[in-house]
Amino acid sequence: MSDLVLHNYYRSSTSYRVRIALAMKGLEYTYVPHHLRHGEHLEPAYLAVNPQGLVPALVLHGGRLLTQSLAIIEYLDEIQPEPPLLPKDALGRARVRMLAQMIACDIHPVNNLRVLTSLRSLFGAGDEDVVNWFRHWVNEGFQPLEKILASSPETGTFCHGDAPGLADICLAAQVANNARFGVDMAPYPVIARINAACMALPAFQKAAPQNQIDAE
Ligand SMILES: N[C@@H](CCC(=O)N[C@@H](CS)C(=O)NCC(=O)O)C(=O)O
Repeated sequence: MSDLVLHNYYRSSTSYRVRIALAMKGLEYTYVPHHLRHGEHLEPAYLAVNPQGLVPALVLHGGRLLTQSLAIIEYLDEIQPEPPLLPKDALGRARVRMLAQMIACDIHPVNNLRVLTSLRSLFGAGDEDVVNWFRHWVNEGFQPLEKILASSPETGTFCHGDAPGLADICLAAQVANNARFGVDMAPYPVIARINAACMALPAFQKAAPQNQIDAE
């Protein structure tokens, strides 16, 4: 058994982010699945691990807990610096965090499962409403993201230069989620190009939802 234990779910994009980082760093871990659709993340046994009742959660050597995918990824980057997931310069690091947070803070939270479930239970939303909601908030976030990536000299093969990092991890995980909701990627050629570059890499493939032990 590995020293690192990752509580996650194959289809969770925030879990996917952490799996990509672990794979890029070559870190082994024990995979503990929690089926979100079955509510396993809200059972007492898991709430005892992570009181927030969200995945991912990473339990470290000695039982210390880390939640929040971006905090986990930055921790992994510090304990295992190669390959780096953030640029060496302060402005570069700020730009990569900016791009990552455009997805992680401004798109993902409003499209989380518990939000979509609340749309149904509180407002009577149906399947079509939920899909439209999801697409709306992705488009709200992807339009400016596409503009920034397309117009910035720092954009390369990946979001920042020619090596993948934190922003690419968030981008690829979000694009994978989008596919489930039929988001049209035609308006986002730069995002689609970067995603294709990410998905050509073994770490992104290894971490992909369909390659996890709990994939359905
Ligand atoms: N900000 C957190 C978000 C974690 C999160 O919301 N995870 C989702 C899966 S992608 C979840 O557990 N959702 C359960 C729910 O909505 O009930 C992070 O980046 O780790």
